[in-house]
Amino acid sequence: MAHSQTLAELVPQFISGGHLTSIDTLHGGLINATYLVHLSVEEQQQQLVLQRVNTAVFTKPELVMANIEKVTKHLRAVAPTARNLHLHPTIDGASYVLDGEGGLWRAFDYLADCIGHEQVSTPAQAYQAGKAFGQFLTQIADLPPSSLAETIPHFHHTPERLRAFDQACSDYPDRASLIEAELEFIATRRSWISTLEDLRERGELPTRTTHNDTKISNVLFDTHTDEAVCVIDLDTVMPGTVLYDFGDLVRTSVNAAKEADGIDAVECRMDIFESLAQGYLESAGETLTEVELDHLVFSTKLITIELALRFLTDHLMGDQYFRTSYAGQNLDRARNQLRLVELLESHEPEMNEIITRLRDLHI
Ligand code: GN1
Ligand code: MG
Repeated sequence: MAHSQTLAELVPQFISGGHLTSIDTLHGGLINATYLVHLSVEEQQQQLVLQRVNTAVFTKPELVMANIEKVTKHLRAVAPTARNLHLHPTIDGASYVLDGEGGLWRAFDYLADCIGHEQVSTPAQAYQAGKAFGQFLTQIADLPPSSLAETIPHFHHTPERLRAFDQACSDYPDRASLIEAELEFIATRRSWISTLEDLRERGELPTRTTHNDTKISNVLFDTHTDEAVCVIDLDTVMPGTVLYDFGDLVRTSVNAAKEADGIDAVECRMDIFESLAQGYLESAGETLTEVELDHLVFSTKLITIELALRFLTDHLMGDQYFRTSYAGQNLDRARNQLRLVELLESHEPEMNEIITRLRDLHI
């Protein structure tokens, strides 16, 4: 295993007298490396989640850690009894350890009896996920966005993502000539790419403390009840708009296919959308402004095309950013997302009806 030696050396730095006994690799997303470490301390078994932060992506990881410390402390104060993500400090009281190769490691307490889902399988799960992210928004609402660092500038800024894509097309014309259909698809949608950023610039869309990576796998569910326990992956919590958060949750939940599956498997499931929106609006509806509510449906296709642009850009640039397991995987991911954009567009009237109905009920 890639980091087994390092993990063995790290364990006693986080748990006094701890000895590594075994390691499980956790499905930890496309950026960081995440391990569930089993260890023994004076014959007692313990578990700890150890994570190596990708410092090529998070170039100022100490700011990421400062943000996470603030957010977890805030959540502990707001909901003291909740099972939430807790940073596990080192025995010296630090929140991370540097490994000498530029790697930054941190530990989280292991949350027992929890499971993450890469995909939603039932409307009940979707409701739970919507509720969890809605609650997160309201719990974090009084932590001022200005108190958090913007750890990846322009992280969700779709016009910037389009600009980076255009740049990659001109830098790698040979590769770009192989994605003509995708280029055409994007060309016909340029007119609405800057909608949210225009609203932000005009001061019509509030800047809030937001999660910014609300994919469904960032909700932990109770293994016995299948109720949402908490939201994880706080790396990108920073100032942002709630619309990317709602949109990203929809993007990753309604799709019947996984992110890199072939386009025939892509489906836009309306029963999942309805339950998810219900859970979200029940817990966060009253917090949202009219402009935010009016753009919930729009945000779903915007964040989906943003992801397509990011995957395509990385494909053109030779897969430098997102972890891939085969050549062309980022192109597969992008095609999957573009197909989803198409389906979201065709379901727009139905999604608008659902949101109108839910607004009447919950706001
Ligand atoms: C990355 O690594 P992970 O899965 O938490 C990415 C998100 C994307 C996601 C797509 C810092 O998240 O923005 O939506 O992949 N995170 C970063 O699966 O770029
Ligand atoms: Mg993430």
